[in-house]
Amino acid sequence: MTTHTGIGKTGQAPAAGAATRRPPTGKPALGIGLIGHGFMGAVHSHAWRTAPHSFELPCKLSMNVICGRDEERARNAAVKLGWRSAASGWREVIQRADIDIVDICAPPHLHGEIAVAALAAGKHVLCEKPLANSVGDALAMTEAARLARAQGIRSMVGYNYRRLPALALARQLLRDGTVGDPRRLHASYLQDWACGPDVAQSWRFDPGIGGAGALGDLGCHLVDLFRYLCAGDRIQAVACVQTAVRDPGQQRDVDDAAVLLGLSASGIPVSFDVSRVARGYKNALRLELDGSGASLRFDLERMNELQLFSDDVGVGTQGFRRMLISEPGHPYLSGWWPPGHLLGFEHAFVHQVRDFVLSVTSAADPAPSFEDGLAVQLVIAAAQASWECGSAWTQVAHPPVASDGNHRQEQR
Ligand code: SOE
Repeated sequence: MTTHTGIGKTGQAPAAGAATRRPPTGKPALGIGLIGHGFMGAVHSHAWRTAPHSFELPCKLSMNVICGRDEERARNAAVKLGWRSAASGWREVIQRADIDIVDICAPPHLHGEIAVAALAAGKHVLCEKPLANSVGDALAMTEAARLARAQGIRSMVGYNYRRLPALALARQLLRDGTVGDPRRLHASYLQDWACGPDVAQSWRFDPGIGGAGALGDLGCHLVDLFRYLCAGDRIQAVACVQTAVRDPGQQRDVDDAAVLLGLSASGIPVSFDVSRVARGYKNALRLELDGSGASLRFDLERMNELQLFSDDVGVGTQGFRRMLISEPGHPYLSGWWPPGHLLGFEHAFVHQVRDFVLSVTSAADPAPSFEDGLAVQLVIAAAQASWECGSAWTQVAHPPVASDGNHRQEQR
């Protein structure tokens, strides 16, 4: 494995891979390989295409290969999504000399094997959420990331909602004391795409591929956002109830809806509810966080807004204030349009690429790390265990500590 030193830090390209290939003029280039060309593959492709045009990056991004099992479909995806070539085997991609970053958008049961192999091959890895379907896989990935980090190889999980300007601002307001000490967090993530009978063939209903249903797929975002907003705190115990569609002919093996109650180490009650059979809710991630100084509200279907209640005015005029998060000084907005010209779902992924590339090129550890991804997985596993034991109150396991202490990184 070759040591990557980071372009930004040294002013030189990293020692291995495409970043050493300096085009005749201009910046060095990082070679990208994307595994998977479904919904997430398309969104990530957009992000790789767009990030260098919206943000100042110290390198070019060369979209060298996209990979899918079916050769013809992969070729079509390459043309449509802007990739230079197509491959039908991920092993081929991670061995290619012109690839520096492997971006994993395959279904979650494949994340572990691909990520561990790519890191061992000296590639930086961006892995879609959830990190894995099992704690075992997440542990193996975290260990691989720890070993790779010592060689300058970076890894990150794609919890995209952290990169929404409104939620990045919410975190700033928690950090700068505006919100005060968090006292309650309630979040829901509701969708309705699984109401129809014709969806049951999807891999998302196979626990061996998609993992823990709505809880694993949507609940993981909420756990990650708790960890992001209330940095330094952890959910230490949970209780969970779940349900799955049981209509004749389409009994499902994974949960379609779940409610999770939790208690954080600092004593904050959290409640999450998730569903993909909530008629009328298309992509409704909503969050309420009350603190000792102020309260925040967020709704993904109005993602350019953040609501803030604080009692800095007289009672007669108090109320939640709707803030439009579109000023150049708001997080990530410097890359975009004049105030009021709004962003959409795909922009968080552009920000994710920006942040990951800046980490890789400045030899800094990106967040959320695989350790962060493992921490989310441990909460989901405890919730599953709770449901299997009659919704019993269940402790969330601590991630193991590596001898160098790196498994328990401070979350950022
Ligand atoms: C599922 O419906 C899904 O695509 C999730 O897998 C994503 O994480 C979420 O962002 C949108 O919805």
